[in-house]
Amino acid sequence: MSFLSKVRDSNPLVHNITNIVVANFSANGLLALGASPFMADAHEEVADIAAMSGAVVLNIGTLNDYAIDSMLIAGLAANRHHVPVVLDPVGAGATAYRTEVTHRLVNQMQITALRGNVAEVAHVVGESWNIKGVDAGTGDGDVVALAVKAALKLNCVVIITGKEDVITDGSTTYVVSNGHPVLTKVTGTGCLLSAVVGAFLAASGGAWLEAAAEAISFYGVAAEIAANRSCQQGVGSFQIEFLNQLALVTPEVYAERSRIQRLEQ
Ligand code: ATP
Ligand code: TZP
Ligand code: MG
Ligand code: MG
Repeated sequence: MSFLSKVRDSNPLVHNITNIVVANFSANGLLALGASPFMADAHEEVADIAAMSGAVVLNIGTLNDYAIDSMLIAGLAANRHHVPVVLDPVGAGATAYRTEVTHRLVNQMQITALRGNVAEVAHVVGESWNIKGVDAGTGDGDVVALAVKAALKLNCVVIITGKEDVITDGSTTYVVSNGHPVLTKVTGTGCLLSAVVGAFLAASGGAWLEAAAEAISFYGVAAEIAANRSCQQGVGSFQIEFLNQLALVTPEVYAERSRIQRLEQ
């Protein structure tokens, strides 16, 4: 059975501590996919919610000290209860505060999957890369080498997204070439993707790398179909059609269109 079917069958609870820009989009995207979103950051309850969830997704997009403490409490509770943790280090490298916070998060808890653009991932592991705000800057380094280095350093799955996506645990690496450039014209498509990775990890039975690769490819397939169906209308219509396709893409359609390549070591 595909991980996509497992997500839809198991309707996993996904605990999100996320930014104010994308909370609604992320919750609707998870619902469309077949997962059950729970957005909560109160210190009094995040440990309880993390413990009962299938995955915890931490996103520093509009960070502040209160939310960082929420993430630390939730992440440590998730670690104690063997619940996978996804970190989206939005804007790491753009300010010293963001970079320092990501270092604190990865040092104080075990992350299961790190998902970001190339510049963000580079800064989480102390490498330099050009970054502009929350969007990836330019740069021409070796993205696969960076992903592998980050995965080995953090002992987790690393997902670097862009035109092509790299997914690695440090020993096995996949490159996914699904997706559509219009995804870069809708804010929060990276953040929702991190939440979708959380849903797939929750349904993976511990096959983190394979579930993450399928999540990334599935998301790209949904975007391709949505872009095709809304190309006469524009990005507003794409956003809605994308939510539709997160619900409508079947495992069969996904299997036909999926483009995942396993790299030789
Ligand atoms: P950024 O802030 O740099 O836009 P992000 O966190 O929004 O980063 P992206 O790297 O844009 O995340 O990834 C979100 C989704 O968009 C992924 O599915 C990725 O494959 C897809 N994507 C990004 N750029 C392109 C592109 N040029 N062509 C096709 N798909 C893309
Ligand atoms: N500002 C702070 S968080 C955020 C913006 C615009 C959303 C970023 O979303 P994404 O998914 O990284 O494009
Ligand atoms: Mg983006
Ligand atoms: Mg992002």
